[in-house]
Amino acid sequence: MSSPFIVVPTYHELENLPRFTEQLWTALPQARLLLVDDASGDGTPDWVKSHLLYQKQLFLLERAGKQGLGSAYVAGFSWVTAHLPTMEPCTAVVQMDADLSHNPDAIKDLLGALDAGADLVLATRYRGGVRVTNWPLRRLLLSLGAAQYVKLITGMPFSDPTGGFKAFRPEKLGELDLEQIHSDGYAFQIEVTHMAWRLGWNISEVPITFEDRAAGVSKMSTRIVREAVWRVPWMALHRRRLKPRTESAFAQKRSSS
Ligand SMILES: Nc1nc2c(ncn2[C@@H]2O[C@H](COP(=O)(O)OP(=O)(O)O)[C@@H](O)[C@H]2O)c(=O)[nH]1
Ligand SMILES: [Mg+2]
Repeated sequence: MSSPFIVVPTYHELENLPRFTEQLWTALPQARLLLVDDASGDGTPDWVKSHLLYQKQLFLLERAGKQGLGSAYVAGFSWVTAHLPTMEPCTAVVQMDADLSHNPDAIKDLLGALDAGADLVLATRYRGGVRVTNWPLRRLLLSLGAAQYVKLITGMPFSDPTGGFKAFRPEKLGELDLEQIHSDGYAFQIEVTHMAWRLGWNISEVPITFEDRAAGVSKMSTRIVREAVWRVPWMALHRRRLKPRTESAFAQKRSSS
């Protein structure tokens, strides 16, 4: 049966993983989950490998040490595009955080927007009001300010361009030249959406409520904010015209079968 593939970067998220996986599979029993873990010293790899669904619906990509959220997603998406041609078909590739800030129940809304024709669906905290609970005011203001900054500099019409909860049409994912993206955090989220927008993808937004993590700590840093500040004008200048990368693995498979 066809099911979404969820890609989640993890760094010291063991406190959240049992609840996250339970909520995910309650909402979507068929979903497959890839965790991209950067050698979390909290026992994450052992927990994953002893899970009943390990290598059935739960997969683990282990990396040698903390290399950043952006490169974790690039590695995770590459893993999915490489493995999917030999696996059950997949309706969507979804990215989200492990800390339950992104509610697994909302995945269905993102999948609905893909069904309606979108190539990329962005979960938004800010369209039609602000839906963020328990975030410190300065973090909320930073995020809202970043959204305005991105809109002004790039012209992208999206209300929440730094958000990390998205769904991709799987056969489109291979069009993104992800090896060209070396940014992290906010900048990574903006760059992927900007690339898709410049490629002319059909992009839609779905409202969500974002809740600050209840356990574990944020890996957000001032370096991530500084990087986004210069990276946004850089991408606006350097990525005015883009062509899709060579055909995706999915498209190749379809044309050869
Ligand atoms: N593999 C990997 N995951 C990371 C890294 N940094 C953050 N993450 C994960 O990315 C997600 C979002 O990070 P988080 O710290 O919650 O960022 P925030 O929501 O912006 O405060 C969480 O699932 C983290 O565990 C990293 O360097 N490597
Ligand atoms: Mg978080």
